[in-house]
Amino acid sequence: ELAGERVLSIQSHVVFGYVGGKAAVFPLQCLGYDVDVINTVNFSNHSGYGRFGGTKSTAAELEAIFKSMEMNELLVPQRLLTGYIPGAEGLSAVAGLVRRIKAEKPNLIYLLDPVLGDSGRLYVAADVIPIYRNLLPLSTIISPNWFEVETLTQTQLNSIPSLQTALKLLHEQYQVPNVVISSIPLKPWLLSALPQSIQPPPDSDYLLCISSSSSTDPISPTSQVHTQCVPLISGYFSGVGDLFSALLLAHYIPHHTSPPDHPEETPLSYAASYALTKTHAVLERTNEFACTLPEEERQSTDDEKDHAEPLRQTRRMRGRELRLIQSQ
Ligand code: PXL
Repeated sequence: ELAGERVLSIQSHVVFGYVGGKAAVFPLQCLGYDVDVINTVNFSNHSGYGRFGGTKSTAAELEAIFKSMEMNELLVPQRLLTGYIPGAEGLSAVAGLVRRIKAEKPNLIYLLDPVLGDSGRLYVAADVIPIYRNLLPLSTIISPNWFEVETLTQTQLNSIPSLQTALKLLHEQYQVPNVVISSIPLKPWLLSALPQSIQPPPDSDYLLCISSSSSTDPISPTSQVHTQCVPLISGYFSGVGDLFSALLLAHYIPHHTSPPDHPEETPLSYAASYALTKTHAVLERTNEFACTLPEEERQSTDDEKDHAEPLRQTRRMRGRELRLIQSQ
């Protein structure tokens, strides 16, 4: 057990399957956290199925929950986790709440997953982007994907200097102490920049995870960057980022001291390593399970997601839900 602390989790809810809160809450509870849950949407299933039903929580509905919690003195988390929040009004309401909690509790550990989109495609309204930029200075850790770093920093990531520029912007301009970018495809320019000791085997598919922590020294701000490679498991999975962010928050121990045999370890690199290893283990189990399914319930490529007829697509998605419970 890690901690007897309380986490407030604000993200999506689906009835069936494991994305958003359904991917985050159970692992946090397994690690000993009390979890308070606010749902930003209430859907039947994740959007990758093609068809889904339900509602998004309005800003007024979120505010009503926040207000009653505050009046009842129930808003007492040590940690905060925010994920998918689809609209600008809802995100503004959450931003207001974060400001109030931070004002009461400056030591709040806040993991902000700035969910904007992936692979060049936005899946939230564009007007949430500036709201996220304003929220960044309140975070302890952010867990953007590659596309979200590019969008937030307005920097195209295509070289080591551009990556350094983006990280510097996040640490200095946006005052984010800790940045973790996971699931980075190992493009040739990135691969050639990796030290020999962590080069993955040639001709294999790996993803890279970059963790960057900035020091709080106002005179000479520095950052410490760690990278870790993980074997790619190909195919379409949902909720992986949500699980990763929950584990990252769970394993982050602010005053963690590095062991003598790993003096370079930081609280962030320690947490990222646990989160990466556990997320990979869940994905391996999920992939093994998907491979045992009959052909019509299996899905091999992203391409099929777009072309399969609806019911077949649904069955294939169902077989690729994270095997979270089985991975306990
Ligand atoms: O982060 C995954 C996710 C979360 N919430 C909802 C989703 C998805 C992915 O499709 O549809 C509602």
